[in-house]
Amino acid sequence: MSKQKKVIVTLVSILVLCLLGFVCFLFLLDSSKESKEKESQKETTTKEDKTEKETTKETTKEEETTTKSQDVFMVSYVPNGSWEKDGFTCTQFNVTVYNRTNTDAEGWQIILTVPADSVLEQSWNATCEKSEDHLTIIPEDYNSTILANGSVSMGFILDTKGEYKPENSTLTVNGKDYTMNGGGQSPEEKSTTGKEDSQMTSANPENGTKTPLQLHGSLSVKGTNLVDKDGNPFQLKGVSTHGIAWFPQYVNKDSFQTLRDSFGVNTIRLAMYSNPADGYTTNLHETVKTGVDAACELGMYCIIDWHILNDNNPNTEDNIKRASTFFTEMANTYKDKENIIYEICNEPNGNVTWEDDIKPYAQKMIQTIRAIDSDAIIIVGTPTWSQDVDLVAKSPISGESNLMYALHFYAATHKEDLRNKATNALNAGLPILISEFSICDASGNGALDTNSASEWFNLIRNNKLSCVAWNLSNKDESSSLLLPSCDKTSGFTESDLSEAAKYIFNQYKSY
Ligand code: IDC
Repeated sequence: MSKQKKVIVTLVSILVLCLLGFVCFLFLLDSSKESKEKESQKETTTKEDKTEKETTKETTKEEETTTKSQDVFMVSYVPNGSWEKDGFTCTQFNVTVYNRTNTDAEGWQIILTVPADSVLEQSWNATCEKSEDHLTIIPEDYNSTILANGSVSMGFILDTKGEYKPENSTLTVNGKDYTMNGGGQSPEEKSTTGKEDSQMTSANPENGTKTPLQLHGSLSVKGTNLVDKDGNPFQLKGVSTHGIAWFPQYVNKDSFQTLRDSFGVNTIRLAMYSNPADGYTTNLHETVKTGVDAACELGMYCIIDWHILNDNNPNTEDNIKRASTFFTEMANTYKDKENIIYEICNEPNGNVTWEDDIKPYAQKMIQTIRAIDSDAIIIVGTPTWSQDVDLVAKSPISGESNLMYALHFYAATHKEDLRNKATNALNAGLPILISEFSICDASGNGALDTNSASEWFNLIRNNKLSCVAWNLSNKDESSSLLLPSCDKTSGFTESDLSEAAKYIFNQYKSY
């Protein structure tokens, strides 16, 4: 081979080798890239995995917390006023049992430790039995199931020597015992206590977003009961004004709103004394309308009361004329409202009988109102200051619906006898409504009788009766709901209330 050829062969070989090397380099480069990518992919996957795992972990944690906070039953005991009697402190407790699980709890029972020398005065919405140092609380049929995430309530009044706080109790649900301490909260759930307490001490169960009228709508009479739009028994928890000629300053929206939101009142009664000698003039119709309009705006029920009293007999020519004018005007103004109740003669009295006076008057007035407002509830007064409901039960007005008959009591004067009249009337099928009461004597003054009052409230609770407390004023008499020292005309707080008001509003909160 010539020298020249040798050089060419060598050069070509070098070139081929270089090419080979380059290809190898490219290949290596590519595979390292691939492995890097793979690695990084792996890393990402691991990271993702990790995050996923962490998320799962968090979810589990969350579930755990959720389960923990939901797997709980709680009992709260909220004191709702107390008073002194015969060396005892009588305290009313409202008890709520909460089911924080997602399943209904069938059946519950509480055993609460109480002082051995305490006395159980009364209980409602559950059967309560005291034995030595404990109280056993067993629900009624209708509240023995606590719906998932729901609650049930009951109440009792316990008389103790000195102050008492319910602290130790055992709640049995679904056959399992839960020990409650420290005021009845579940030990695991102390953190929610603050929130729950503020919810539970809320004075008016209806002070959420809905008004009494939105919740219960148009009322009617079914059997002896007042029922709401769904046909469920409904109880008016009312406050009556004093005579609006004397105390017009309380006829305002803010004052009614305070009663609704702070004291559980769902009804206002406007007392229009019908006797010109007691200040009646047609000018006062405007004051009545101010009150009705306020009640309408607040979604409260409103009783327009033609307050026969010192004028004894509603069936006189003069009264029939005035009452017809009054109710014609009111019915025309409010015929489209669902919250208006007409009370046509507060308290007939004196030499006035059902058959000859009250019944014929009532028939005329019912006709007058029905011609304009065909279905509103009408309350008919009864003989002897609206007490003789048993007599009326023997001869009620026929052919009319949505009628109720007035029963009035003043607890220190009216006791067993009048309660028996009420029971007899109810047994005879007469729908009765306590459109006026107080817990002092019939003069509207004198000492309060809480023993008699508590019997009356048993009757009210047991028969789902409506009642309206006399009177919204600061007049210096014991039936006034405000203390004489209170000069507010709205925004009343607990410290502005008379003893009668405190007792009555506590009762209202108990059912
Ligand atoms: C009373 C008032 C009192 C007023 C008097 C006027 O409390 O301030 O001076 O009327 O007659 C009723 C009546 C109701 C009475 C009340 C208390 O419906 O008007 O108010 N009472 O006596 N029936 C039984 C008691």
